[in-house]
Amino acid sequence: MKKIILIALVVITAFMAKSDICAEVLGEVTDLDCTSGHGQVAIGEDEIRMEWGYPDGYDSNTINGFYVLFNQQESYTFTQLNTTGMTLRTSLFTVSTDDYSNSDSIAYYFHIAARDKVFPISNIGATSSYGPMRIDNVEPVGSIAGPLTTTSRIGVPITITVSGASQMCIKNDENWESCEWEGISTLKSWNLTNGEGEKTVYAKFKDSTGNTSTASTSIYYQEITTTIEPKIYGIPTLNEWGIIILFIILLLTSIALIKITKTKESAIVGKGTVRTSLF
Ligand SMILES: [Ca+2]
Repeated sequence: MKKIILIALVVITAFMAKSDICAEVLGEVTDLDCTSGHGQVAIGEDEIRMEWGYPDGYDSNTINGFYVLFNQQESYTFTQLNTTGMTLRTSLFTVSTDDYSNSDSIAYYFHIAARDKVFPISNIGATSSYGPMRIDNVEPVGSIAGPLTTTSRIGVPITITVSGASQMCIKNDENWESCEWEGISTLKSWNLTNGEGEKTVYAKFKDSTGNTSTASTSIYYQEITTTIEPKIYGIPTLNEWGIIILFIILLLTSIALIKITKTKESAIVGKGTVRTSLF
């Protein structure tokens, strides 16, 4: 019994050795191409589609099928060991990924190898790899913030927090068609619209693929109105003591004037009397 098992192992080993030799003969598939437009530059398309042809010198009579694999590894090799239990695609020459949504600029690779119909242990051909095929269908994640209230409409500080974006656009409205895209900065001095009240500042973020997201913040603008008190120029008035003092001054002045006048009149009368006596 042991001899039978030993002979069987030797035979199997011999077949496997033969298969490895033949694997070097069976070459790569031909005309391998990506038909979904993926390449080094990321696009938003979720599904990668590949196509290929038979290896040179082989056809449907000699090829049993193909092993295919999408992953994020640049290189891969199909072997007898890692293909155990793996589905062999036997009819189609195209394959698509199922769901590569939520890929944020991830590079994918495609690997394929043919399997022939050699009996009893078929051979696996050389593995072909294709890539990178980059997908970005994830929008940036960002937010903006400003003061709750401001008394200055000009130069309001706006802080920006965002990931996965290469450009941003800040606006006082949501008319994004008139966006002036600029590089990402974490702080921006922003001018609010005229008029007191609740203001909303909007932001739009964009990654290099064109995926966008928006954010906003509200700021209450309170205008400061400066009241100028009118200056009233009044005529100074005298109080009661002032009136009394003024009355006394006027009274004394009148008395003095009367006395001066009488003195002058007396002097004139005196001179007239002398002259009369001479004639
Ligand atoms: Ca992205």
